[in-house]
Order: sequence, then C-alpha cells, then structure tokens
Amino acid sequence: MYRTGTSLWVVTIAMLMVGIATVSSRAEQDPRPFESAAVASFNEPWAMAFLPDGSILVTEKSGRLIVVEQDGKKSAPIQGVPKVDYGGQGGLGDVIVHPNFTDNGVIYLSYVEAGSGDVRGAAVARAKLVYSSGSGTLTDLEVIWRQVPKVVGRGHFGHRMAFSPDGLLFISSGERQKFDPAQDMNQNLGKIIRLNDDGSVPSDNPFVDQGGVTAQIWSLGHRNPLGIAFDAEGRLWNQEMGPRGGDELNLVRRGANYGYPLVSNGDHYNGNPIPGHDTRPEFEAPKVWWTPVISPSGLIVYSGSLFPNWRGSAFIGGLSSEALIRIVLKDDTAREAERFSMGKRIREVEEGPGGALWILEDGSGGRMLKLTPPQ
Ligand SMILES: [Ca+2]
Ligand SMILES: [Ca+2]
Repeated sequence: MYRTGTSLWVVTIAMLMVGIATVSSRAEQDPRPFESAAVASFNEPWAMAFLPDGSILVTEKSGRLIVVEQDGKKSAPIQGVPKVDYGGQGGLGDVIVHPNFTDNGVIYLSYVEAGSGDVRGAAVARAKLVYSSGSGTLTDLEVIWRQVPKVVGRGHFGHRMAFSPDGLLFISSGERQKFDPAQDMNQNLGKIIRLNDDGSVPSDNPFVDQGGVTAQIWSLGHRNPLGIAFDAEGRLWNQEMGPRGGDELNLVRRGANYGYPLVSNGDHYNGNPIPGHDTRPEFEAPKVWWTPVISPSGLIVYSGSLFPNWRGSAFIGGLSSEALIRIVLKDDTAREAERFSMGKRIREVEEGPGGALWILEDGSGGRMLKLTPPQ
C-alpha cells in the first residue's frame, strides 16, 4: 500500500513536471512581438532624443553627449557640454529637443552641478546645437533652472524633461533622498516643475502667486521621478521609484500632491513603515504601483503605427526588473499589460521616427537596441 502510494506520487509529480516543462517551452516558443537589433554601445548611457533628421542624441553619465546615426555611426563628443558632477546616481542626465528645433537648433540638457562644499543639485541648461558631419558644439548655453537647495548626497536627482503639446517645459525633480523636501513648498525638490521654454515661470502656474521657487511647482509629493511623458490627449504621466516597495505610475494633475513621504505603498529602507496611499485619500494615489518593485527608468507613451496594438500604451524601462514594461492607459486608469524580459537593466525608452521602439541598457557597455516587428 505504502509503495503503491509512493509510486502514484512519483507518477503524479513526474506528470506535473512534464506539464510544467511543456508550459515553459510553449512560453519560450511564443514569438515575441518584436525583433531586437543592437545599434551601438555606450559607457553608462542615460538618455536619448531623436533629432528631426532621424539621428539620435545620447547622453553618457560621465558627461559626454554624442550624436548617433541610425546605422550606429557615432559623432565625436559634442563640445561645450557643461561640467557635470559625476558620481553615484549623478552626472549628465536627460536630453530633449526644443519643439521648434528645426528653426532654432535648441536642445536641453539636465545634469548634476556641484555647489560650494560637499553639496550638489540638478540643473537644466538650454543651448544651440551646431552640428555637421560627425562633430558639433553647443553655443549660447544658458542655465535656466536649478534644484534649490543644493544638498549633500548623490541620489534622487530625477531630472527628466518633457515638452507639453502647448510648448511648456516640464522637469521632474527628485527629493534627493531627504524625504521632507517633497512636501516643502519653499524647495523645488520632490516636485514636478513647469516652465516656459526660456526658464521663466508661466503666469498660470498653480502656485505662481507665492513667488520664488514655489511658483515653478506644478505638482508635489514626488520621490524620485525618473520618467515623465504626455499622452495623446495631452495628459502628463510620471513614474517614480518607491522606497522599499511602492514604485508608482501617476497621472499628474495641476497642483496635486502625490503624498511622499507622508504616504507610500512601500516602506522606508530602514524598515520603518509608511502609511499606504489608501489611508490618506486627499493625496493622489498612483494609477499603478509595484511591489515587488520594477525600478522604473524612462517613460514614453507610444503613438506610432509600426506596432498598431501598442498605440496609446505607456512603456517603462525596468532597472532591477531588467524588463521593458507595457502599460495600457484607458481614461483615468492604467494597468500593466505586458512585461518583456530583456536580461539587462533598461535605463531609457524612446519612440523613433517610423514607430520603432528604441531602448538603452544601463551601465558600462550599455547597448542601444532597436525593436521592430518580427519579419
Ligand atoms: Ca528620451
Ligand atoms: Ca505617491
């Protein structure tokens, strides 16, 4: 009886294992909806932006800005990039192109700027890119925004940028791992910032009457927002790294408070609990949140025609999750729809002309990959 029972269990377990193996090999055989081609590789690439002619601006964290052709041919490092304070999470950060680049040649760079003493903060500069046949320089460089105050440490700069459809410049500003600044209206840390393209403050900002850096603030209560993007309806989304747990995707509304550090769906790294978003409904709750975390970096809303099923979806790069994550946005809701394992930390996502999806791997030797539908 005992032996028969054991044999039955052995047979059952063996059948289960065959079943699992079958399911797993089926999953592996499922064709991915894209092919991936390596275009170029970099030293700690951080961001990219397409120029109107289809070439790509790429930043490397140590301070290099490079123009890359779609066949992978790289320019010499662009001259005139501001000196960056490189270390930890900081260095050269985001790059975006002015909506009227074709006429004015203006680009924007975010980077970490040293202060006097052991303090630093993110800054944004705009400059004209003068470029031809493999070499270029920045002219008329002007620093138009700075994190206030500069503080010690080398984390949570945020400093992603995006232009709204009506031509205003949005900057995500991290709370520099100092928690409380995200709720302090006398600092621009832990906020999303809204400026005119020259860095001046729009007269219809929500807190414009309060003056100072408060006037720059569009929304508050953010932790480390490493991606901001507008959807086809002109709505702003941001993702941000949670603490231990609680990574977020938020729909960003004018003047709203996203709760950090008073609420989070994660806890502090030292183990101290943080009340969940559901305890304080006056703070805007995330539309999607992740525990375990994905460690989001980069955000786009796809609008191309090459992947028709992806139109209107958001894409987030995953650092610790080593994944590309697709999120369906529908009205005021969002949900993770697909997660593609990429085997590397993904730092940046971009949509190219023609609708291919381009991504940057993180770190030394990080590759630029072009994703297109399978042939
Ligand atoms: Ca980008
Ligand atoms: Ca939040």
